[in-house]
Amino acid sequence: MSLTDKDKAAVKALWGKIAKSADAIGADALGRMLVVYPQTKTYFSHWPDLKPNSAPVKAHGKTVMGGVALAVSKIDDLTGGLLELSELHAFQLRVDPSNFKILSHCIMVVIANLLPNDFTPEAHIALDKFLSNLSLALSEKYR
Ligand code: HNI
Repeated sequence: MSLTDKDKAAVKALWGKIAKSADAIGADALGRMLVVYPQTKTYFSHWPDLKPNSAPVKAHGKTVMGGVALAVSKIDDLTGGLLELSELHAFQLRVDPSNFKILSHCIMVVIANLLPNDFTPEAHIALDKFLSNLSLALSEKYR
């Protein structure tokens, strides 16, 4: 489902509130993904420590949210804006695209937890659609 102008505005408004906490959100979301969906650990077996709050989890949480920030800035053309990242995940990292949905879910849980008052049903819909479209854009190069 494509993002309406209203969705885009809601995502940008929410991002304005969470951008300063992006590193912590990414670390928490990634740490949860690895605990709650342990099958995702296979992609990170080269890290010395996969536990929540470990140095690599924190560092990569920051990296992932850098990708989300890029997506917010390319919200009008997610497919084009994320083409390089899609190529990387498809051909080099060989991440099964079903995992994008899993991480998206974890990011939403963390944001809802952090900002319960801002996570209105409207913000929830917009963020859900945005992350679905982001995941679809990351999956583009798998075809
Ligand atoms: Ni992902 C590297 C963004 C989902 C596994 N990932 C990156 C990088 C960015 C990024 C940015 C660094 C690129 C570079 O080095 O140029 N990843 C994102 C985003 C999402 C996502 C925005 C979805 C919201 N990645 C996932 C998922 C998995 C995943 C769901 C696996 C479960 N990503 C990786 C791995 C790397 C990676 C593995 C390389 C990490 C490393 O340091 O080895």
